[in-house]
Amino acid sequence: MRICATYSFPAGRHLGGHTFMSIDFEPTTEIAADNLTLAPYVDKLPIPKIQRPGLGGDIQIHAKPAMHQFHRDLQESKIWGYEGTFPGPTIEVQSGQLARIDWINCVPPTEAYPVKHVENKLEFPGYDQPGQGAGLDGPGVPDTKAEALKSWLVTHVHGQKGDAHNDGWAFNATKYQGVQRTQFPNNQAACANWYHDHAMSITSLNVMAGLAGMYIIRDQEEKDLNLPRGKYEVPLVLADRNFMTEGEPGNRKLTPQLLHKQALGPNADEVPPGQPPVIDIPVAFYGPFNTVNGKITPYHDVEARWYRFRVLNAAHSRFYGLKLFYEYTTKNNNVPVPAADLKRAVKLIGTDSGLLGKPMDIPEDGLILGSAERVDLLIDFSVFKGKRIKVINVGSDNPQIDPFNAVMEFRVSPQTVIDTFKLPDVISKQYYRVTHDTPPGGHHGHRWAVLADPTNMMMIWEMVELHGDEAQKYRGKITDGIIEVDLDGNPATETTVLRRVAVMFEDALTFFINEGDWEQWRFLNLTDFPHPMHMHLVRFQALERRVVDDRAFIRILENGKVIGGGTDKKPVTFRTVGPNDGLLPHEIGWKDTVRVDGTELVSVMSEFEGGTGTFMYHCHILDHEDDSMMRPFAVMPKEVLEYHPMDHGHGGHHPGLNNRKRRTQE
Ligand SMILES: [Cu+2]
Repeated sequence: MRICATYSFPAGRHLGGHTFMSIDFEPTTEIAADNLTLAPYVDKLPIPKIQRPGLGGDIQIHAKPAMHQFHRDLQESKIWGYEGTFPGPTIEVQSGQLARIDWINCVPPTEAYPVKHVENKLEFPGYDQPGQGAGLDGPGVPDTKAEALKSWLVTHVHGQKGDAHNDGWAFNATKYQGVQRTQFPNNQAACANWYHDHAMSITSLNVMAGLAGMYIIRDQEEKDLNLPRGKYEVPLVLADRNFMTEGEPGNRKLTPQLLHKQALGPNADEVPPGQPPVIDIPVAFYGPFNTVNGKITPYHDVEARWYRFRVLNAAHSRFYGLKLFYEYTTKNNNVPVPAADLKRAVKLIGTDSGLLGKPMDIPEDGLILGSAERVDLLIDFSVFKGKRIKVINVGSDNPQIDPFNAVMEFRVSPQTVIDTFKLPDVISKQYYRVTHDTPPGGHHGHRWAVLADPTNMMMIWEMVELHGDEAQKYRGKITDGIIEVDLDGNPATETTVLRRVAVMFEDALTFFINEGDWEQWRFLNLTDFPHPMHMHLVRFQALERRVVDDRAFIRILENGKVIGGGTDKKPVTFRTVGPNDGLLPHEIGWKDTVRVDGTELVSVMSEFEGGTGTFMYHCHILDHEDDSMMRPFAVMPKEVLEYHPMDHGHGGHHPGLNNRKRRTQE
C-alpha cells in the first residue's frame, strides 16, 4: 500500500513528480463480508446556523460536549463542538466590522475524550478502513494516553488578520471554564475563513472531536456582484471521519465511536545502500467516510438556477480531487459531466483569501483541494435540470468505487425557475497579480523553509542563506544541516548555501519581520509527502512551483544512526514545469495555504501587515503540525525591531548561530 498515489495531469499541464495524497482504497474480502459501508445520499445536507456579532461586536462561542448523528444508519456519536454542533456555527461579519469573540471552554473535566486514538502501521491495509483493526487489518495499537486527555482548547481563526494575542497561539490553550478573549478588526476583503482548535500537540485530536467552523467576511465589492445568496449560497465543509467497529471479524458492525486511526509508515524515500530504512513516521489520518457539513455523503436538493458554494477542505490530511458525475442507474458506473456542460455550469470565482479577478473554469480532471484550502464556486444547475449530480473524490486510485469516494449529491429540480443572476466578466477589480516587482521598489526579504524527514519525524528546517567565505567553506562538502541549491541551473553562477538554524517549534525564533515588509518565502519539500503549508496573519500569492531533484539530499549517519541530513557534495537542482510557472490556473488567487507536493519548491510572496506579534506557520496536515512541523515568526514595528538584539546578531546567546544573517535584500 502506498499513501501517495501519483496524480497525472493531462498533457500540457503535467506537473511531473506531482504526488497526490489520497485514500488508495481497495476493499478487502473481509470488508465486503463485514459490509462496513454506509449508504450514500440518504441524509439531507445540513446547513450550519449563522452567528453574527451583537451590539458592540460581541460573539460568544461555547465549546461543549454534544451528541451528533453522522449518518441515518449510525447511532449518535459523542463529539465536542462549538455551540455543540459539527461544524460549529458559521460566523458572519462585514469587512471593517469589529468582532469581539469569547471562546469559552464548556467541556467539563468529567467528560471522557470523544475520540479513540489508534496507531496503525501502513504496511497493514486497514489504516484507512473502519475499526481499530485486527487480523488482516494489522494490529491497531490503541494510544492509551488519549484516554486520559481532558479538554484543553484554543481557537485559531484561519486566514484572519489581527494582533498575535488573538491568533490562538498553540501553547495558550485553556481548561474547563477558561475563556479566550479575541478581537478582530476584519479589515480584509470578502472571503471564507474558518476557525478550529489549535492546541499544542493535540490539534489533530481536538479537531477530530468536532472543533471547526466557518468564518465568512463580506464586503461591498462582493455585494455589488449580486452573487447568489440566502439559501442559494451554501457552505460545504468537507472532512473525512472514521468509526470504531464491534463484533467478530466477518460479522463486524460500525459503532458511532469516533476513531482517529493514525497511519504510521516507512519513509517513502529511496534509502541509499548501507543506510537503515526510516520507519514509523506519523503519516496522517485517512477516514473512509467523507462528511459534508457533518453528514456522511449527504444529498442537497437544488433548484435549476445559479448557486454559490463556499467549499472548505477541513480534512486532517486528505486532499480532495472534486469531480462531477452524472448519476446513472448502475451504482458503480458514473459518467463524468462532459467538458462542455462543465464549462457552461461551473465557475471558480475565489480562493482562500478572496475573490479572483475573473471567473475561471475548473479543471476537467478534478479540482484539487489540500487540507485547509478553500474555493468559491458558482454552479448553474439549469444546465443539469432534473438530473442528479454526484461529487466524487477522484484523488483515489479507484474513483468509481462507491461509497468510499462519494462526497455528496445534488438533486436538481426539473422545474424551470426565473434566475436574474448573470455571471459577470469581472469578479474583483481589487484583485491584482503579485510578482517580484509588486513590493514597493521591488524590495523584499527572502526566507527558506525546508521540509525534511531524514529521521522518524516530519520537520521544518528553518534555513539562513550563507554568503562569501562562509558559504564557500561548505560548498562540495557533506555537512549535517547544510543544503546547497542550484536555483538557476547555471554552472557559471555560484550555488546558494543554506544552513539550518531551527527545527523544533521550541527552538529559537529566527524569522523577525518588519511590519509592512514584503517577503518571499520558499518552501523546499525534500520529502515524498505533500504538505499544505499555511502561514498565519498574511494572505499571499504563489509565485511559482518547480520540481526538485532531491537525489543530492542524503541522510547523515553517526555510529549507524541517522543524525540528520545534508547535500551530498552537489547541489539540489530544479526543473520548471509546464506553463503558468507550474501553478494550477486558480493558484494565482489570494491564498493562505498552498500545496507543496512531494519534491517540489513553491515560492510565495506576502505583505506582513494587519497585526504584530509572534505567529505560527505550519503544515496543515494536522498530525504533521502536532509532530512539530510548525514554527513561529515574529512581526514587529520596524522602529522596534531596530532595538531588538537578536535582529542584529550581537546577542551571542546561541553558540554556532552567531554568524547568521537575518535575511538578504533584493
Ligand atoms: Cu505535512
